[in-house]
Amino acid sequence: MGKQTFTMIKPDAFAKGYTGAILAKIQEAGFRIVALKLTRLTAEKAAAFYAVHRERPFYQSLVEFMSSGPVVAAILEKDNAVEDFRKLIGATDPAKAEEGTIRKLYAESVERNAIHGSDSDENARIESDFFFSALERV
Ligand code: RTP
Ligand code: MG
Repeated sequence: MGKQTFTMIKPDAFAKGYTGAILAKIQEAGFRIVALKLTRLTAEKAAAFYAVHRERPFYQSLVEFMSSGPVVAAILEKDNAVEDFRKLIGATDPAKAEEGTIRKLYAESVERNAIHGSDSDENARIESDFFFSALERV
């Protein structure tokens, strides 16, 4: 079971002031924050981060949204981190997300859905390295 995952509080949730509440919920669920930063993606960086979706109809809109304002990026540690974190954030579409999940509580729509969570151990490592140097991790 992987011990780390990568997350990003997306521009919609940051702009609405949900960062503190979301980080509290993450910590209450037993995840330890091992890296954290407030940053802003250029369109080029957002396009690279979500390159796996480049053929999807929503890609251009997703890139514009993800570069529209600041994001909060973090690396989180816990046993079974990737799977447990995906459970904590809930379904991509908040209308389908379970009660109590971060997306159910804070997301606006299937695109503006408040938070990202890595979908595999390999992607967690790739995404963590995209945002953080070794010196930025504890
Ligand atoms: P994420 O990668 O951000 O954690 O989200 P996810 O795995 O739940 O969903 P994914 O399929 O990887 O999609 C990435 C992000 O693209 C936006 N999206 N828009 N308009 C649409 O139908 C649509 N579908 C996906 C969302 O911001 C989604 O989180
Ligand atoms: Mg995904």
